[in-house]
Amino acid sequence: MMVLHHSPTSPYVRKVIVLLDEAGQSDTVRLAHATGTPVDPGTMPVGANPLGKIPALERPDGCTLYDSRVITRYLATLTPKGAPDFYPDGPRLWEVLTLESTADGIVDAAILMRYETALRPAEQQSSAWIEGQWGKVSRALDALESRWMAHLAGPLGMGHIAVGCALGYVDFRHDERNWRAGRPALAAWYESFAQRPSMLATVPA
Ligand code: 99T
Repeated sequence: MMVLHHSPTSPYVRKVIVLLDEAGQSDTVRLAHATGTPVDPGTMPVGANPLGKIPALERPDGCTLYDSRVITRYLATLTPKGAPDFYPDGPRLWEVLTLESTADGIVDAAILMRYETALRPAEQQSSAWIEGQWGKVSRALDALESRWMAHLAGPLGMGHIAVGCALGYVDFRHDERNWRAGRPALAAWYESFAQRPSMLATVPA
């Protein structure tokens, strides 16, 4: 059986678990809990992923996969007939991949903000750095609101899942930033998307 190194607070891991749930494939992986940070690898699976990050997917019949986009792309090849087409062929694929990258980029910046405040001593923290990262998140959220709502109104794909997990993470770690202000379409889309059983089952805590 495949082993997914995971943590319930990781939005990258959440993408993988939501995809499996949406495909009815949750029982194909066993979860192995891991915690750690760049300053303390803790129980991160450094043997499976030398970068010391999660998710990492150990497979009985092949190399361990990381990062999350490699894992989701791989798992999408194993989904049964009738499951959503997470990475559709044709021109829409490039939209899906760019949307997934945008969502992951939101998470990348949001995590750098989090690490800056949670891991660095107060006197070493840079508010310019934190605000620079928030600038990336904010611009990307604006782009979702102005350019991506038509895509998000279409059939479920990996872009939807990545955006849902990214917004969930911004709520989880940066609630005080009030990302919904000025983004009514994205906020309404998320309110509905967050009610999917796959999302309700994976709320970070
Ligand atoms: O960077 C580290 O040493 C530990 N951090 C992680 O493993 C985070 C967990 S989210 N994962 C990644 O950075 C993976 C990024 C990669 N590009 C991917 O898989 O897509 C923890 C967030 C939190 O707890 O607030």
